[in-house]
Amino acid sequence: MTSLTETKPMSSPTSSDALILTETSGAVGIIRINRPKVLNALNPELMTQLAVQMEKWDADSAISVMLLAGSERAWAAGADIGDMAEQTAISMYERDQFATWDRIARIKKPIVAAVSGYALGGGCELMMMCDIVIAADNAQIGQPEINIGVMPGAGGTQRLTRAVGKAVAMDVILAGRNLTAQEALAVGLVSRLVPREHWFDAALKVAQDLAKKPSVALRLAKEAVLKAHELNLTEGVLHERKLFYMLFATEDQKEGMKAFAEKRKASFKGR
Ligand code: CO8
Repeated sequence: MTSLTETKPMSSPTSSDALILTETSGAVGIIRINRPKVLNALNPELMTQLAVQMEKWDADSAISVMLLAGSERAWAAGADIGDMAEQTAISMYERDQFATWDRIARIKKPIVAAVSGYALGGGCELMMMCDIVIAADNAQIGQPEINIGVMPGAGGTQRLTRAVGKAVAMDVILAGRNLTAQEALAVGLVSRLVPREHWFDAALKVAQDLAKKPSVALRLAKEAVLKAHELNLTEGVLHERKLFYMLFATEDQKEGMKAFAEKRKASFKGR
């Protein structure tokens, strides 16, 4: 595996009570979900901390890419069932947890997901809010909410169907059938498969490689791809065109094309 630049912990990786652990590696902001006793089940506090940290890095010019990781055993086995078990329709409505999830969906910088083990329910939905998913070959990905009397609620019926089509989405959501990592790759739900032992370092390498690219172009390209889920083809192409024109206002466009002509490696400044 390629050597990785040194990481700088921001929260102590040994602190067992922190819900998320953060560190940086160059221009990559790394977040690890840290509730190992419950397979990284996502409770409201954790999701709030995640949104706050991501928004902080989204506004920080020193960070151009984020890497979101679980553990080797579990990316996240879903929303926290214990937290939801006694809720009522009104209490769920009033606490409006999804507002926090929507904040994560609005992050502009690319998010790489390092997924190993279980990515279930809300875990699968969180994974689908990331941009490039590096899945270990042991990953199990699904929406098993049907088995506990509910259904996906954080965008699963919509994002999964858009990603894999109706036939597979119905099988995963109605039958509660988990996909293997190989199946998830075949249907386009994850970007790349890696051996289990490289679940984290392979994803970090992808994030570090992205961080070397022109960061304004990265953000606008992410925006354009996400619009493909929302706009029709004519509107989507027009939107893409405007973003494409905008990139000609960046120094990185001048540098990238000049470097190509001069047969040298471009040195991007992120502006
Ligand atoms: N919530 C809370 N605790 C969990 C969760 C979860 N989603 N998943 C696992 N745990 C806990 C277990 O209860 C267990 O705790 P304990 O040791 O105290 O008994 C511990 O994690 C280890 O789990 P298991 O012993 O069950 O481990 P196994 O290896 O035997 O099984 C499984 C692993 C198959 C992943 C199993 O734990 C499982 O089926 N988990 C639940 C998966 C699930 O149903 N996920 C969907 C949850 S609902 C959801 O995500 C809705 C999202 C939309 C709304 C979001 C905002 C409100």
